Amino acid sequence: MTKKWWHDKVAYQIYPKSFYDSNGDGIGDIPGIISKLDYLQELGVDMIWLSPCYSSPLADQGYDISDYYNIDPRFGTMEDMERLIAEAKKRDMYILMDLVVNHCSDEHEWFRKACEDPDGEYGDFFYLREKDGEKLPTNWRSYFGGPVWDDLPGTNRQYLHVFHKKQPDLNWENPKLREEVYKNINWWLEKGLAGFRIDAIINIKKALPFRDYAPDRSDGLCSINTMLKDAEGIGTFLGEMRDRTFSVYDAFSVGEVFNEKPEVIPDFIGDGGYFSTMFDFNEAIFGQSGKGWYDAEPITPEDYKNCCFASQKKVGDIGFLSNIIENHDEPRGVSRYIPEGDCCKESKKMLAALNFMLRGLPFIYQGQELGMENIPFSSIDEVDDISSLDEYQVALDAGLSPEDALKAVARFSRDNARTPMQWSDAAHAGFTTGKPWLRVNPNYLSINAASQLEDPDSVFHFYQKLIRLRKDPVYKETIVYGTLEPAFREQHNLMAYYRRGDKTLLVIGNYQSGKQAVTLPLPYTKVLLNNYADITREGSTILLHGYQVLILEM
Ligand code: TEU
Ligand code: CA
Repeated sequence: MTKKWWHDKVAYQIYPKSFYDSNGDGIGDIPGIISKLDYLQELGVDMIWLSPCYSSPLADQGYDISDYYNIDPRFGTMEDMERLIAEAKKRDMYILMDLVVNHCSDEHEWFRKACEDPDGEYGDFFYLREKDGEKLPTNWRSYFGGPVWDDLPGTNRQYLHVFHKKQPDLNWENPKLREEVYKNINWWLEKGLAGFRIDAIINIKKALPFRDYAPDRSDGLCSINTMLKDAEGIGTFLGEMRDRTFSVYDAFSVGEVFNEKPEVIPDFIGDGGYFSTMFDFNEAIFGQSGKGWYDAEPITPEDYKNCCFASQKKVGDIGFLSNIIENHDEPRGVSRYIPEGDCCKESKKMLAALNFMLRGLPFIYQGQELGMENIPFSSIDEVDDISSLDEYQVALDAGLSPEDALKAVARFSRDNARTPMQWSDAAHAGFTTGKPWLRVNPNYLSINAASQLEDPDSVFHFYQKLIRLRKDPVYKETIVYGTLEPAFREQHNLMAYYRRGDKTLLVIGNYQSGKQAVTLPLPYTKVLLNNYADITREGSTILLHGYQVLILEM
């Protein structure tokens, strides 16, 4: 594997709308991000991925772009964006933007022109089909519920949208569309961006010609994944995009890739692959059900460990995975991966260390470094996210009571991650002086950045230590490039692994509230990190406290 400039970095995801509001309108913005760069530098991160802040009607919170060359006024101006890139550079930090090119917004100029003249140039930027009475062109269900087809306003056509109806899919089969995409990517890279996170990219290749598949729910529709499984040849598009854009600039790219077959991993993230890296979603998708969120199976500590190790094995040294505990589409990791009732400072730190020390590029999602948790929902009216609202309906349709449907949705709602960042114990968690666009988690009085910065034993400082360890010249080579080998696999509720490079490290986490003994095959020479003040030892046996995590040099 060829070494790359970004391998030893630590990345941080910002959801701009909820990060920091600089002007009191209740919406986070780019000047707000700039004012927090010193905070991020203190944490130790180098790469910052911004969820979309382009012009957008915000039907899907910016993942519906109406102008790829502009910043939405709610987030700031292009000058603010340029200033952010420059200010980051001063601190040796890199800015990544979100590349959302499976679809645009129905308010994009291209879509407007397609409506005006569906037979003209821009009609071919989308997937349009003649209307045939009540019959839809295909029976595919969109990710956010309902059919993927809607009427193209003012015409006798329908257009395809695999996400929301305000997110029409772009037709990648059309070379003119692809040229427009590459032009835009290069325009941003010229501005000094380090690269992109690439949204929903696996959707750009459709199975042609379109056809129906067996329905999988009582709505008579089938999951969009059924069609995607049937689509071949995405590599041609991805390879072309890489050659025309990222390769030219040695830019970083991380793909949002789901359900890839193991045999394509070298093409995706091997040397010269389509992307620099891709996210590992193995833990996040565990227990998912085709029926909907209400039917999902909870994840246990054993499942978590097996998911992580399976991904590590699958990728091996072919390339680099990007490891996450959460993102803006997922519930808070500490609420999800720590058994109910056990969410505390120690267990949060354990989860942090176990994930952070995996081989790959660690991504931290805003607030994760504080141990931010899911928000309690008392009514569906408190939910903003379109995906959660759909899943609520799916649960009701399946016969769940409104209370149970709300519970199911609350567990997975994307809003859990989107509540405002908790900066302090001031009003609205110090996120805004106005009225926040989304409810602040009431636990901000006890979980906030200001108090954690003052407390050397905080979750924040634990993340800071993990980051420093990754950058420590003595251990860097091993942590970044060393192999990963699972240890004590048969021991229940224990997740442990060796990282072997020029050093040998053992990461060991007691994934339960009760104590647990582990007998080491050989003595350790040094404790690099411990989330407790002490280690209880008897000869070569360590008696781990509940949720104790250790990083040992062997
Ligand atoms: O998500 C892609 C994706 O696959 C989603 O279906 C995801 O599983 C879902 O949001 C879970 O509820 C990306 C973005 O990360 C997401 O925020 C956008 O809504 C989506 O693309 C459309 O752009
Ligand atoms: Ca603002």
